[in-house]
Amino acid sequence: MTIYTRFTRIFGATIAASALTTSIASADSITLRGASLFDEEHAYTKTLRQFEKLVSENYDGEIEFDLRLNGELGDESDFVTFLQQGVAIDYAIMAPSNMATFAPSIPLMDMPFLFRDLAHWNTALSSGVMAPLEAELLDKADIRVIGYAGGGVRNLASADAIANIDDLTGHKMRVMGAPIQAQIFSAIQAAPSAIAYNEVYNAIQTGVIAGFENEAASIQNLKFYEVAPNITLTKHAITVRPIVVAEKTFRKLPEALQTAVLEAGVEAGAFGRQLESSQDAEKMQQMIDAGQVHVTEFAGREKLLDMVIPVQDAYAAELGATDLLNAIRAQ
Ligand code: MAV
Repeated sequence: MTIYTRFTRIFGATIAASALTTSIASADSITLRGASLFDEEHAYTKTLRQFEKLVSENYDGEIEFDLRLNGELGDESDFVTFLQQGVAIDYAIMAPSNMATFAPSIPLMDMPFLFRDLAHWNTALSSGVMAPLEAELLDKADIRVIGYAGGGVRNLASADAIANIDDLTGHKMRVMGAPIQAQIFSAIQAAPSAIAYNEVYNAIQTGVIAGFENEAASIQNLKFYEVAPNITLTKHAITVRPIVVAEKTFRKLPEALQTAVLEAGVEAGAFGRQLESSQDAEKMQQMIDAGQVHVTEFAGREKLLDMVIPVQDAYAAELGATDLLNAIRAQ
């Protein structure tokens, strides 16, 4: 979609493309377009709905939201391009590891085995410790973090059961696009490849890969259990999912709306974290009860930690982010 169509869509066909060069503060009504990979039932969509509600409540002007669901606008690797260019999408929830192309250090915040437990994850996300990564994203990608959602625990999901390191060795699995994801899964002996999220189902079904890793809410929502019904409790990540806005859009908003967006982002993020983390076990149980998944403990999870820590350290050192990594670990 061109910038022209994007902006005429926002303001109606009567507004010419030249409106782009002026501030949109003068527009009577503003429509912001959001994107979610999921339907109304998923915590991401509920979080974005909460964001919209809070902005509407806190802003006196006319504001409308056009939230596109079910991956209508692509998957997160498409979202990040649109957000960076300031076209087609104004707000979304994104995995940092799907934003690596534009800001190489942002995936540090969602690399596997970063958080010890939910308490550590919660403290880190409310501490402001991620600020340098947010600054890099804003600077390099023109994408602004306004809050943190997430809270699902990521586990392996595969066509055949995986119980231990022997089963994991050489296991062909999909990982998110950031190189650190492949490095970490290689370190624990798997054979990872980066595949677009919307191709994962077919890739497992056709045997191109044997599995992937994901959280319960998304496995359930997108019915991944149909092709990958074996869940192995590696509990390797608690998701960090920033709510982001396109800075090119944000800059053009009236100041009062900018304030409302920033406040709503923080609050909606807290709402989303609470929702997704509290539903995680419940969603897994629903899939177990429905006979959709079979869950296995992973024997020797502590050994995985020993294997990945040097990889995390090397990645942070390469980015010049050793102090930051230590600060996150120390939360
Ligand atoms: C899950 O659906 C979510 O965590 C989403 O934010 C990610 O993009 C996706 O997994 C993925 O693995 O790419």
